[in-house]
Amino acid sequence: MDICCEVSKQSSLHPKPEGLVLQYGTAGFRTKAKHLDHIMFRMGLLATLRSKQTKATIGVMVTASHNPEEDNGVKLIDPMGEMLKPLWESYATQLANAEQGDLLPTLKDVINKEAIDMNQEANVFVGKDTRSSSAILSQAVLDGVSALSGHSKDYGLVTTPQLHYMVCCQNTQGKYGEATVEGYYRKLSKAFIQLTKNASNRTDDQKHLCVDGANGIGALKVREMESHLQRELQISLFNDGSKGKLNHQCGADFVKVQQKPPTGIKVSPGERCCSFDGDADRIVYYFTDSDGTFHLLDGDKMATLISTFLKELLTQVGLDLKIAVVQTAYANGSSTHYLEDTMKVLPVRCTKTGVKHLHHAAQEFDIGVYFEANGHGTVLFSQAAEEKIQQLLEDSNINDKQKRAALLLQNTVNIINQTVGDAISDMLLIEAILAIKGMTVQQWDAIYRDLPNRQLKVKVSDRRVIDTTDAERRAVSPAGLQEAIDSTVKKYTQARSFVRPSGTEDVVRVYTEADTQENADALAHEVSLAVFKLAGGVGDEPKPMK
Ligand code: NG1
Ligand code: ZN
Repeated sequence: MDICCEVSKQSSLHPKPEGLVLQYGTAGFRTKAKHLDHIMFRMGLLATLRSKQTKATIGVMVTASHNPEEDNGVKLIDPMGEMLKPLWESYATQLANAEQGDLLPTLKDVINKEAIDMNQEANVFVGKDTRSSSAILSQAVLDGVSALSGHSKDYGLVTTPQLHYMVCCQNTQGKYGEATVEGYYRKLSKAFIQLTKNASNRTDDQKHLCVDGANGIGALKVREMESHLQRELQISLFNDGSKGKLNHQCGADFVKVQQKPPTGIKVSPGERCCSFDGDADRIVYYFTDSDGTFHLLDGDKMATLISTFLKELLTQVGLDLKIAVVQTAYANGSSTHYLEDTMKVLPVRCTKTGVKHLHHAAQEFDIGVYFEANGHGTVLFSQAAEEKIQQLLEDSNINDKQKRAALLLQNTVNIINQTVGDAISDMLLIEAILAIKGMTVQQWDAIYRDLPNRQLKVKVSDRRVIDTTDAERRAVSPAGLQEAIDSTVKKYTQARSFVRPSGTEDVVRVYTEADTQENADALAHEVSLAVFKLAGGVGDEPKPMK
């Protein structure tokens, strides 16, 4: 097949601005929407090649998650609904950065290296978030697919995890579920209804939840799903996109980083609330108590609740499955301490930042619960684990208590989106667990107390001068930086700190924990100064926090 003609013709309609260089980072390509048209077209081409090579459906999601409305981005989804394979991330970067005249040779290079049969059929699923730029950008993806004669299915407005789910359903021939948005709602809500049947005497108050939709796609999808939940969950939706701006002073990232409630939400003291991010793959919970103190229940608290619940069920059914929690260095020290010493859900693993690292580590266990502190996470069940649960349900020798626990496990498997962190699925799981355990959000919060912490950013001329080791917890370069951090940390009580270059922003991130907020803030300032001095800070020196 002669691909040259069609690709040349079509790509001239999506020209690359000369000299623009972008990287396929931890979250795909992400930048100002106006710079992305050629990237989208080319990712349509690449997804088509990946589909031909894997002989499976590939997904392309147009979103910039929690970034401001003006930004956009794109992520490719591999056959089982997982993140794109690293080697193909490098092809994505090469293709994105090829100047207009080099596009065909770069494309042919990928075809040759991967020995792709261009006569093989290709299928690409495309989805987009609610940004104003997303419609035109997703059309550019579709143009890329058709330039290589691939088939595409445009799912239109979907959350990122919904598109991951569709890809997995399609490539498992429906075993994972039906590859439609309705199918997704049906599978998750059925599991939710089954789970909450195990909760006795729930009042309307307990069934009520306030959701901050970040003025994004999650809000739309929660609305669509509501009727399936048969009032077992009664949602008051705020920041639904009708007035406010996407992610502006709302959403999971705002709430987590600012450690305060979003604007646009009206709640009474003690009410259970959650916030989604702009593409609904992250969620955090919170409430404000009667004296006005804000309580955040982040990814670590969710991982703790979920793993405790699963471990209890495993004990009840008598299944010997290896369960573990996977975290990153940003996990609050109290959560790690609680899991390792009190709960003894062993082992607790720490990986580098970035979902793919957590996902990968979680796959090593029968049940791997992984969460980033920022609220991105899910649970993975090995095939063996799912089979054992199924066998148990078919076993006529088990008693009623075991049967109940086995059914709970099965419905827990069904409510979870195992392909990727999913705000809607995580929300339903948390709500179900709280209902079954008869637990209030305050009781959940009291499982352990977070150590006060602070996250700051420092601008440096080249953040790559910072090299880290030990799951990013220690800096090996520049010389003297780790020593400076160590000696500063020693001055504080219960203190911990690490620095790492961000994978999504041009900054160095500083993280600290200490016995009090004042100390966490003071330590964060001291460490920021050390980064500024030793790693080539630019602009004004970091100022102490007010
Ligand atoms: P960077 O910018 O590399 O810190 C951020 C988040 C990650 C992950 C990615 C992708 C923090 C500290 N970092 O990465 O956890 O979610 O974005 O969106 O929250
Ligand atoms: Zn997101």
